[in-house]
Parts: sequence; structure tokens; C-alpha cells
Amino acid sequence: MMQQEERPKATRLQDYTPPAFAIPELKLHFELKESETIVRSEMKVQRRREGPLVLNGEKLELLTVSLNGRRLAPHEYECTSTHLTVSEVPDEVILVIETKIDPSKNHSGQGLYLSGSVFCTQMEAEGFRNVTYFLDRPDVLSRYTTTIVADKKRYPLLLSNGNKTEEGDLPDGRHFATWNDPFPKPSYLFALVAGDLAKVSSSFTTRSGREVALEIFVNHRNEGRCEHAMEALKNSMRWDEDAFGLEYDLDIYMIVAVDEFNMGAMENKGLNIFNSKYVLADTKSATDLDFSRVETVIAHEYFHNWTGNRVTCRDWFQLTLKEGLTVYRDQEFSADRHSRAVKRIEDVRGLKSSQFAEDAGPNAHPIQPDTYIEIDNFYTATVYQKGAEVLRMIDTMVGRDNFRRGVKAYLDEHDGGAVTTEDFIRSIEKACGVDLTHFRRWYHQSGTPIVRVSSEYDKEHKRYSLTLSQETGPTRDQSEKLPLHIPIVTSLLGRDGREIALRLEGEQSEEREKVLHLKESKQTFIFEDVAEEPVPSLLRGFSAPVKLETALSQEDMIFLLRHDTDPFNRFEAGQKLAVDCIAKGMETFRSGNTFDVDEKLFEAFGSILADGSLDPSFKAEALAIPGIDIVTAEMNPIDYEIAHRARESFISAIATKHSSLLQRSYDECCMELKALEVLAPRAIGFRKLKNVLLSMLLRAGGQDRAVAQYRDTTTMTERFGALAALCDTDSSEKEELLGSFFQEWQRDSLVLDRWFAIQARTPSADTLARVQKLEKLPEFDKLNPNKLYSLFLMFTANYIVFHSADGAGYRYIADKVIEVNGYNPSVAARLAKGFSQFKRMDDARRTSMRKELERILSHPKLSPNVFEIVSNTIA
Ligand code: B3K
Ligand code: ZN
Repeated sequence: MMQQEERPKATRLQDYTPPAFAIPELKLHFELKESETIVRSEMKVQRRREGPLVLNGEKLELLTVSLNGRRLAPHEYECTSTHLTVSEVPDEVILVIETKIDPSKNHSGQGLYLSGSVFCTQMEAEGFRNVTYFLDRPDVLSRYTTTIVADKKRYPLLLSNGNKTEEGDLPDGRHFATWNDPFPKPSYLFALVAGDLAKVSSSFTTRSGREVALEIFVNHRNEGRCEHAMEALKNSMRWDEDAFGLEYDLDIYMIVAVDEFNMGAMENKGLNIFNSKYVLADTKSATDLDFSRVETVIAHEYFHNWTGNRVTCRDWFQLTLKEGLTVYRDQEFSADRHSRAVKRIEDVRGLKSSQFAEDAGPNAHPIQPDTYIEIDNFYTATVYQKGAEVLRMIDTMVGRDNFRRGVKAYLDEHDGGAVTTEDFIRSIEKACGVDLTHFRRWYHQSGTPIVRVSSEYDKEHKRYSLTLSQETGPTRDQSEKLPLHIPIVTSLLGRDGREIALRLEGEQSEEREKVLHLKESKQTFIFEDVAEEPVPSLLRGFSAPVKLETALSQEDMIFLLRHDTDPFNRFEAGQKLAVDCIAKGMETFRSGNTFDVDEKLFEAFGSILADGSLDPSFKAEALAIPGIDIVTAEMNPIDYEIAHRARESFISAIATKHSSLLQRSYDECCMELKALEVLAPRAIGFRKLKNVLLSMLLRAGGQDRAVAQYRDTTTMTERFGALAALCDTDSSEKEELLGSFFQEWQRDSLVLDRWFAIQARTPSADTLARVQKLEKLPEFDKLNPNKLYSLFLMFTANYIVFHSADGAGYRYIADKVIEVNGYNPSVAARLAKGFSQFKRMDDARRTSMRKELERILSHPKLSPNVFEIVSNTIA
């Protein structure tokens, strides 16, 4: 924690220097006790260049320091609150350090802590320094041998990375286990678990015939909820072999689920630690979305074994090297396993609502930032999702198979290394035969480019020209922007809906779909032999993370919604039509008029609704009305109330107009579901569609149907869909159902998280009072990050109530930021990001937000995490 007067120091990429020492071998010994754990660390230290040995260490009690067996006197080292410095160190030496820590008081979700009665760790990014003094940086790779000693009854299970080499009993009811990890790794990949957990086992035979033991550890009584996670793990292992030729490398792969975890999961070598919400799933307690998230997170952490663990980052500025690449890989895994089109729609929706907003706000940064105060604040949508988009653009330019080969070549070339994004790009250039000189700018430039399009058709010469221009506005972190290399995947559609053969002026080749390389501020692309004026289908599959402004007429957009052969663009056309119509609605409300939806738009939505040939999951996406964040993305100042009113009126108008079609479609979903296996992909699609239809029907008085869906179903997806939809309306039944849901699930913490969340996001006047009541329930454990997210973080996404004109929502969340800052700075900083719309609010709201932001900043014990977020917001 910092003192009020001192401003935390920034770390800068340009200051990077390689470590002065290497630590090739490390023997750790843990004597585990809840409030007094003794850590003995024996390091083989080798000098690489001149200078003292400066180790990181925070919140530690130093007991002893010895060099080659000689205990050092206190004057032979210097120990501060952040470092241990030993000035006189031979070129090669065995350094032994003993420290004492108190896991029982650690609620930060970092370092060694207790989740319930399970000891567990979270080291990334800089948690190892809370365990012992070390060169806690990712470019120091060591071979770990870890011995854990603990009471056998309370902690029958003792786990660490690698393979277990020894175990046995000790006096006083204690026992020990020793683990050896043959792969050198940075400290952020170290893990330790000790506790009493149930084990679910299986195995996987790699394509070279090696048998790998797979073990999932969960709280007793949750054994029955691990099947999906285990299947997901096997599918991930198989897929990585098939898609990238990558095999698992140890004899055992363990996953431990804990209830208290700041993030989703952590890819520690051979011993992943997971937030239990990304492991446990059964149809009774988990929704289809939960199932899909479990699969994605299991895959993501597994894929890190190569992209992150075998080849790691030189420093934390390179974070996207492992995160962007691993997100890209998990997205590809899901796309190969399920519907590629729907997966793309889901990913882009997430990108736009979180990353585009981040780029437009106070915490904008490039996928490779060049400065940070607290690296923990940079596990962002930009580093992860935009990082993945940047790689997807390379995939688009060089072809998928070529790109996958390039990634494999990068891993072969750098196996065992700690490298940079530049190393990655160079490997790809070499392996894929592509010049990415200009493209590299994506790594260093923040902000979302706007691509504007104009077109001209020369009927006489049958020439069609497309003029594309790009502009990236200034962001808080960078005022000057340069043109980027943007791949725009393009087709031209004839009036019959078919793709026209494309021949660019001066080129011979003819394709139906072409990548246009926009590299300058403005470029014109001329197509020849175009028999009729086409409708352009641009940025197909969302081929670049940009905002596209096409100036197409409503008629053309409806044409694309009906006929585009690219499913993403078909979906996108519908979204744009809805957003435009809602924007018009806001204008009419402002001028005091009533809101009419265009007849043609009704027809277009009706045609999607009635189209029996569409995949139900795609249909659900195409019918889902864009959220408030998308609707207000370009509004300045933002008026959430009017946006909410216009959006609600739009949904009601469609629901009223098409009420019989909606009911028929809803009934069809019910029929289809009767004949399908519960987890069949089509069943999942029909449930998703059913919930979208229900939420629309509710706007036209479908309350009974929602109550019936809640009561009659056996799946959590339908049950929860009904409850959530009812919470969005002023339904009279919702209190009773919320009450009965609570009674039923009171003892299931994960299910209850969802119950908290839907209430926190309800856009009604009493929500703040309700949230204040909910946080007092005994089931609301404020030390559990999932609870903080489901109630407080969800409340910051409640656009209407968090931003209420009286400032009460801001005051409440500021209180929570200050409170949580006291024990979990990482979560507190995430809550503080709730204020990121500060600059875009109206004067009155800005004034009340500023007051709260200043109050947070003046807190005497503010963590660097919260300081960085709040000071950026207010600057
Ligand atoms: N690498 C971890 C995230 C660690 C977060 C540190 N605050 C999970 C992941 O991306 O797979
Ligand atoms: Zn990751």
C-alpha cells in the first residue's frame, strides 16, 4: 500500500534490462500452517553481469539468508519493504533464504492464500514475491523441486508442478510430498495446492502414444459436476495435436477448482488452478453459457502449455504474446468444434462492448503497452481480445493453414525461451512468407480506427470503385495516430444475392471474395467487368477490429440482412438497422414525438423470424437486440435513460407487431426441444432462441408464459432465462420467483452468484436499495471475488441505476472500491473501472462522479492498482 503523498512509480518498456543473475535450479520447502507458513528457498545463482543481487519480496518476514552454507549477518544484506539486496555475491553460489508468511490474512487473491480450507496460489503476474525473495520476472527460468509439509488430516492432498517424486509420513501427524518439474519455468507459473479435495480421474493417450493422467480436484460432493470439464480437456488436447501438431509434455495434468479466485483460471505448469465456476457444470445447475465458458477456459489454459509456458514472455509488456495468441487459439478451437459463424458473432459482440469501450476510455492502451504502474491492471480486453484480433488479421492475410504452420514454427524456434512480440512477428514473417513491416503498428497504437467507405458505379465502363479511408482518433495515452495496415475482406453482391467475380484493375485473378489491403489514409479500389451496380459486403467475418461506416441505404442494409452470403455480415446488417432505428427513436423522444418503427424494418425482422432454414443459434443472435453499450457507443454525452427508453420501445414495437409469429416460433422451439438430447448442439440453439423470443414476448405481455417456463423446465438455461427476462420487466411475479429460486439454491454458491447478478442489473428504481440489502445476506461473502463481481461489478454495468441522476450509485460504488481496496486491490481496481465513462457523462453526472473519484484518490492507503485506474480516469 502506498502513502497518500507518494505517487506509485511507472515501469517502462524502454528501461528493460536483462537480469544480472540466472537461477537455473530452485528447491522450495513449504512448512504449511494457516497463519504461519515457513518457506525455505534454495537457489543456485549464477552471475550474468556485474552488480549486486537484487531480489523482489513483499509482505514477507525475513528469517535467514545464507550463502554457500554461511549464514549472513544483517549488515551483509539490505532488506526493504520491496527488495532484498545482497551486494557481495560470488559468480556461482547456493543462496538459501527462509521467510515467514501468514496465508490466513491474505485475501488479495495473490501469492499463497486460503480458499476456504484449501491452500492455493496465484503467482501471475507478481505474486511469487509474496511467497519468498526471488527474481520475480518472467525471463528468469528455473527448474523447480518443491517439497510441501502439512498436517495429514486437514491437508491429505499436497500438489505442485510436474511429477511427484516422493511422499511420506512425518512426526506429529504431518506428511510431505516432493514434486519435480523438469521444464524450466518463470516464477509466475509456480503453483501449490494443499487440502482435502475429491479427485476425478481419467487419462489421455497422446498421438505419439504417451499416456497422460488427467486429474480434476474439486470440493467433496462436486465430483458429479466435472464430466464436462474433463471432456473439454480431452478435446483440447486432441485439437492442439490436430490443428497445431502440439502434444502435451508431462505425464500428469491436474486441474484444481477453488471457490475464491480473482480471475477465471491460471495456467500453472501441469497444475492449473481454476475458479470453480469454470470447472463445475451440470444441466440442472449450470446454463448452456456456463457449459460453453467451462469448455473455453479449460481449452484456453490447456493451450497456454505451449503458448505461454513452453515459450513465455520476456517481460510483462509482452503479455499479448501469450494472451492474444492463446485467446486466438481458444477461439479457433471453439469455432472448429461448434458453429464458426455463431462463435464469430459472439466474439465480436464481446470485443465491441468491452474492448472498443476500453479504447474509447481513460484506460486506452495498445495491445503492447509501453508503460504501466500495476501490471495486474493490464489483463484487459485490449491485450486479450484485440490481441487475438490482430493475430486473426494475419491469419486472414496469409491463410489459416499457413498461419497455423507459422505459429508452430515460432514455437519450435523459441522453445524454452522468454521472448517478445517482435520475435513472434519475425518467426511468422519467415515461416509464412509475409512482410509485416507496416502491420506491426497494431502492436503499438491504441484506439479503434474508423474506416469510411464511398462507392461509385460507372455503368458505361462497367467499373465499380470503392474508396476506403481510415482515421484513428486521439486516445488518452496517444495523441498522434498513423495509418494502419487493415485487411478488409470484401465481396460484391449482385441483385440476385450472388457474389460477383472480382477483378481488380490491373490484375488477372478472379475471386468471389478478396482481401483489400488498406494501408494509407485513403485508397481507391477499382473493380472491372461489373455488370450491374452491386451491394458491397465489406469487412466480412469482421476481418479487422475497426468501426465501419458504409453510408449504405436502409434498403441495401435490408438486402444484406436477407441475402449476404457471409453470416457475420448478415447478422451485422440487422444490428446496424436496429441501432439506426433506436438512434432515430432517441431523436424523436428528444423532440417530444412518439416513436415509429419503419414498416420495412418490421418486415425484415419478420423474415428472419419466419425463416425455418436458419440455424436456431444464429437466429437467436440475429434477433437479439443490440445492448445499451452498443446503442450508446457513439453518443456524447451519453444519455442512458433516453437510450434505454428508445431501445425498450423498439423491442416492444417489434414484439407487438410480430406477437403471433413470436409465439409460434416460441412454441416451435418447445416442440423441437422435446425431441432432442439435452446437450445436443441444436438443443442448445433452440434454448438460446427460446430465451430471446421469451424476452421479446414479455414486452407484449407474455408474463404467464415466462412463469410457466420457469416452473416447467428441468434445465437451468430455461429456468434462469425466464427469471432474468422477468427481472427486466415490471412483472408482479418476479419477487415470488426470486424468493423461491433463493430457497432452492441457497446452498449453491455458484448458482447464487447468478441470482445476485440479475438483481444487480435490474433497471428499476429500487435496485440500489435491493443491492444494499443483498450484500448483508450471510450468503454474500465479501471475501469471495465472485460475489464482488456478481453484485458490485454487475451493478456498475446497470446503466440506468449506477448512473442515476442523484449520484447515489456512484457514491455506493466508490464506497465499495475503498472497502475492497483494503483487502483485494486487484478486484477493487476492476470495480473502479466502472467509472470509465466519466468524460462522456453530462455535466451534472460528471460533477458527482468527480467528487467520488477524488474521494477515492484521497484515501490514505490506496493501492497502486486503484490509483492507476482512478488517476487515469480523472486526468
Ligand atoms: N494468465 C492468467 C491470468 C492471470 C491474471 C493475473 N492477474 C489467466 C489466463 O489468461 O489464462
Ligand atoms: Zn490466458
